Amino acid sequence: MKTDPKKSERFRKSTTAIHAGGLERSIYGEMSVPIFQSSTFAFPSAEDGAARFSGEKPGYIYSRLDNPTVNALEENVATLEGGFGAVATATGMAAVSSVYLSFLGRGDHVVAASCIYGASRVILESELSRYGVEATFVDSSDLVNIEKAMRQETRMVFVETPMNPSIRLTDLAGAAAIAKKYGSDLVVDNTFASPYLQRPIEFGADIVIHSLTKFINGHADVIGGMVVARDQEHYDRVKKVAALFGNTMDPHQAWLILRGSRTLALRVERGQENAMKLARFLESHPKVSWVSYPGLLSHPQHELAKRQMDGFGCMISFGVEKGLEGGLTLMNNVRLIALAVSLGGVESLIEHPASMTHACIAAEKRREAGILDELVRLSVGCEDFEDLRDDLDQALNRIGEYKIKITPLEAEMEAFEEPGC
Ligand code: LCS
Repeated sequence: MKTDPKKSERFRKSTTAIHAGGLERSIYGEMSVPIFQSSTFAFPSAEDGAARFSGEKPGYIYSRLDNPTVNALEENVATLEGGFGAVATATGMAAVSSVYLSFLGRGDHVVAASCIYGASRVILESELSRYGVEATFVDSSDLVNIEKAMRQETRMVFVETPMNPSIRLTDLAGAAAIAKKYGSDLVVDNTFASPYLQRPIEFGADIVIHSLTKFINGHADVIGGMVVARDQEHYDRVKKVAALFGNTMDPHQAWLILRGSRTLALRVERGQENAMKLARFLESHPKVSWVSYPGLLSHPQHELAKRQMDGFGCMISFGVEKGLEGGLTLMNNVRLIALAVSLGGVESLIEHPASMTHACIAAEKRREAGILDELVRLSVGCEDFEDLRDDLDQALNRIGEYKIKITPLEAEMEAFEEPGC
């Protein structure tokens, strides 16, 4: 769905999250967007049907192509991101793969950040490589690395910021300038920040991706994705490819996510307030060896965070005493915080990327990307700070109390034929 310029741009971001992406109210005056649970839409006449197919007349055809409830969610997210339009997808990975499939072909080269969600990297490494697409992975926290990897045939620069799971940042304006200089697109996975804290299109990105499963939905109950395009050309391409390949979203899923998006501002404000306090608490805890959180003065890109983000976000990664063994003790002893992958919900979650979300990346490449075996990732939710602090404190204090047998992660992973991400 393309954004409606009459409805967008007039409001600030909390108001936008609550109001953007409505439909005309019916005679009943409903406040919530109805769920148009219909796979197909009747045409008033054969001529009208043909005119809809040819694009001469607006109107719905079939829900894989367009659906009013899905369009409402697309307009909501596109307006929040300041994009021309957006395409909703069944999952975050359907958004990532729709973007790859839309813009990459045989002979093309991608410069991708080495520290991205495991599956986004593995598609480039072992799937698209089968179709003649080549990728170079670089530490995108330093723009020099991006520039060095650029080639004549580089078609796309693909980054995350903050990165999953190192919580390092990519300089958006700098990356956009490099991409532009080489005639390539800048694609930014903005899942970790959410449009409430960061809008990459303002800094020159061509495409923004979201796993809506995370902050935009915010309640750990729906999977979904979104591609937001800077302009008509990029939008048309993704729209066509996502519909052709069948990556699009179901109306019931869209309705739930739109309900989540209405409270984005409240949830992110509360989560990042907790995260800032927890990051400071962790930094001063004797069992914690390092903390990566953009709000801390110790974060090497704290100044960049202030320039390109409206807040420091809800994601923290850290290492503890006794490395991996200490991390396992911590994760096995939290009581309130759930040991689970995913992020961005009202409830706090803790996980171990090297053996879980990023296990599908080879151990050596993982370490090169800063995804250390000892790294523990925390998604901070909206609970009372004191309860989160006390839970982490009691679990951290158990480190060293008993021994855990550690299987080397490489050996463990070889046991799986297809480690998941
Ligand atoms: N992009 C990022 C930055 C992600 O973190 C994820 C999932 C995806 C895309 C894919 O989205 P999905 O298809 O799952 O909606 N990240 C996960 C994580 O870190 N833990 O579990 C899933």
